[in-house]
Amino acid sequence: MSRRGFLAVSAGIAAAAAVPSGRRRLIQMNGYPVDAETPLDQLTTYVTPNDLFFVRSHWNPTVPDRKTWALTVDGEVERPLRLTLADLARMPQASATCVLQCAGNGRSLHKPVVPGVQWGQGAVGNARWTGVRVRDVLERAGLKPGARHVHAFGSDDPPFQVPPFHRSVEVEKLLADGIVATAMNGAPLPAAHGAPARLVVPGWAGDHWMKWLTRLSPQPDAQKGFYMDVAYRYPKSPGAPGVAFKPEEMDPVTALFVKSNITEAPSRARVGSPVVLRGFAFSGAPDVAKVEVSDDDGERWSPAELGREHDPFAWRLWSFRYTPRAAGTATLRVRATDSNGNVQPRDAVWNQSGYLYNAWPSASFEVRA
Ligand SMILES: Nc1nc2c(c(=O)[nH]1)N[C@H]1C(S)=C(S)[C@@H](COP(=O)(O)O)O[C@H]1N2
Ligand SMILES: [Mo]
Repeated sequence: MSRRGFLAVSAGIAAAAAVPSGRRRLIQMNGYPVDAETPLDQLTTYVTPNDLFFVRSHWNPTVPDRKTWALTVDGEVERPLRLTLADLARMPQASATCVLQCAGNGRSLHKPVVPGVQWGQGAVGNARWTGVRVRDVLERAGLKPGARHVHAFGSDDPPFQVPPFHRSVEVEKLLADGIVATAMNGAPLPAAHGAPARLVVPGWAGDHWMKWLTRLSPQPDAQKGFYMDVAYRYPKSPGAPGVAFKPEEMDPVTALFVKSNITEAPSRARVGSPVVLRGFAFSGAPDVAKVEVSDDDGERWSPAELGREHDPFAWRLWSFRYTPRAAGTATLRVRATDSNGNVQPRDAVWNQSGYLYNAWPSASFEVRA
């Protein structure tokens, strides 16, 4: 991305942060108000700074007023609750450092092309999210046994005939890992990222991470509507690229797929002189087991070195020292393996929505004698 393009994106994020709060608002008339990704060459740190973190919003946010905001908890609970920010602050605080990736990250790389935001590879980041465990909130409300899906509601509202971005997440996942986050990397949650509180669902795609959260409602059944029944579904098994899957051939997108990316590669090299390749790798499994590099199109693989920092569902930085042995064009391919034994595939599964692209990344450069 050019410097100019990057500045434009920064301005977009600043504009998102400046949106009016409370009831004062404009009505947006089409989709995608601020969708901004991070250039891959800036995703080089274990924790992604808030001002560089990608933004994906379906509509103009109506950012709730911190003073009047409260989280409503109703549905299949013994004691419906209304929790203000002060109430949340008095509850035990929990943090998770983990990856947030949009399900559509990498969409532009699918062939044939699919409609939707044409994300490159930067709709992903790793942050430290702090707030209250969903488990603690639901225990306080007294979860009834019939509750299977937690319906989540945000305050953003779409144009007149457009369905709202309302979702639900399986109760077990939220009880295990979910956080109602009020802070991101030690700062209050920024407006663009869902202030004053959002759902954090470690290991699961971004569409589950409800921003501008206003209500959690455990229910026997999953939420219905466009964003549950049509969008965010992924083929049960691969098909022919370009042939759309039928709804019954797809499952909801949940856990992320194992994936590595290259953030730093040489533009040229010399025979016998080492160069360094760097990147990050993550998965919907809690840990990354290994990252490997191949210079012969995946025939043989050598292990990359993994960075020291790691947390469940966080990304792992990696680096690889490569010494070219012959002149010509070198192409290095990378693949990650997660703690469940899932291996990043050579090709991603084409699907009509372009979700969860995770093919091997590669870097090519000229090697001189
Ligand atoms: N209320 C609300 N929550 C939302 C969205 C939205 O449009 N509205 N977009 C979702 C999607 S698709 C993604 S990928 C993440 C992006 O979070 P970020 O903007 O903090 O990176 O937020 C999710 N939560
Ligand atoms: Mo997303």
